[in-house]
Amino acid sequence: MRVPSVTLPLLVGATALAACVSGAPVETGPPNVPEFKPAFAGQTRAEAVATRTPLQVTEIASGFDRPWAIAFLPDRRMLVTEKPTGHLFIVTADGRKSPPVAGIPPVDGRGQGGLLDVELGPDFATSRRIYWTYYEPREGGNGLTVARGRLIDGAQPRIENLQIIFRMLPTMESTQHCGGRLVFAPDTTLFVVLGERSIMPGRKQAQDLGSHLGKVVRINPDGSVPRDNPFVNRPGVRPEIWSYGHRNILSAALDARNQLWVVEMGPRGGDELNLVQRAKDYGWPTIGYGEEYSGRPIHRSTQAPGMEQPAYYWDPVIAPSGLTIYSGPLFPEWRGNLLIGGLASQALIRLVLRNNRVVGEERLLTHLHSRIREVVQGPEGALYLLTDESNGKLLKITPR
Ligand SMILES: [Ca+2]
Repeated sequence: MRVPSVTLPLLVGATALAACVSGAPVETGPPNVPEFKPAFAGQTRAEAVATRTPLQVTEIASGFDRPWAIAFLPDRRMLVTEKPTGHLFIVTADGRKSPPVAGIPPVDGRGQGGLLDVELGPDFATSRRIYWTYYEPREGGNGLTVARGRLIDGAQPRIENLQIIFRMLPTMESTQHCGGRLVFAPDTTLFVVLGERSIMPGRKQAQDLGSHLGKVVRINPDGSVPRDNPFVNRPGVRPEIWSYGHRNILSAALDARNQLWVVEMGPRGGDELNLVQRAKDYGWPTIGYGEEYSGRPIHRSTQAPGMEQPAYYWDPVIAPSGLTIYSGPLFPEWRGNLLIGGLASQALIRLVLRNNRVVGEERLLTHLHSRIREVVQGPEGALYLLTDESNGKLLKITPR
């Protein structure tokens, strides 16, 4: 394996220089696009760090068909989605599964489609409302849809008062890249992350404010548009849009300061960590650090005026899905760190942040040789993962 060269921008302070050369990065393959250089020191291949706490991996349950998301109920049971089947299960802390929750509308489960994220509503304690995302079969194709309903518990759990609160538009025919993560902010607004379908007509729309594709949108829990959204009352612009120029976001979470972090599945060599801010353009497909899967170029440049730089990028890619920003008591050394599921990279990726920049990277659980789809912090501070397999597992990570 070739040792990656360390690239330094022309103007760099002594501290940044020291941070860049003091330690080797995580061992990965050579870059796919070596001619693209980082915009600042530490934007890629950060210094490798190592968790000191030995990890215990416990299998809580298995037999899920490509599970996608976990949400914890207040009593420590979990909601677990199964992507292609569209099934939602309630799983006890010791791994017993309910029958599939009845009343979930049918999904288009082909390709990357199906039932994706699930979250409890901000008023769950009184309303019992849950929210979920799925590829909705529609006239003329499909699209990501957000639904909510009351979860009625019991031997045969079910959904009542089903409501569709958001439809990604336009409808297109694609089985790929709809994004789909849901994040509630403390003010109860809901961020929904949306991909660009991984087809050329969709790719162009990532820069088109008349389309939801390749956007982060922000809605109220009932699907209405918050009045303080950045693009309300602009002719031809979809008012739900919060940020744009994204490719396919599969990881999203708020940090302790309520900043929204997302990880985007890039093209070959172009996975990105972005700090999402209102009305900002994250550049896709104009700028980026990757290339087509065929090896053809996509971008003439990695930078452009008015377009945001990723906080960090990976070349070769990690193929991200799932993100937790750790805040629990079991792993004090992880507090404030980003823990990202790695699909193709078959790892749990840990990033250490300082002042919104990445200063350390680690690949954990590589011995499992599993595609990690979901990463959630449980109520006691344990980490819960889902593996992306036809016999998908629910794993619990604690100190050994
Ligand atoms: Ca970008």
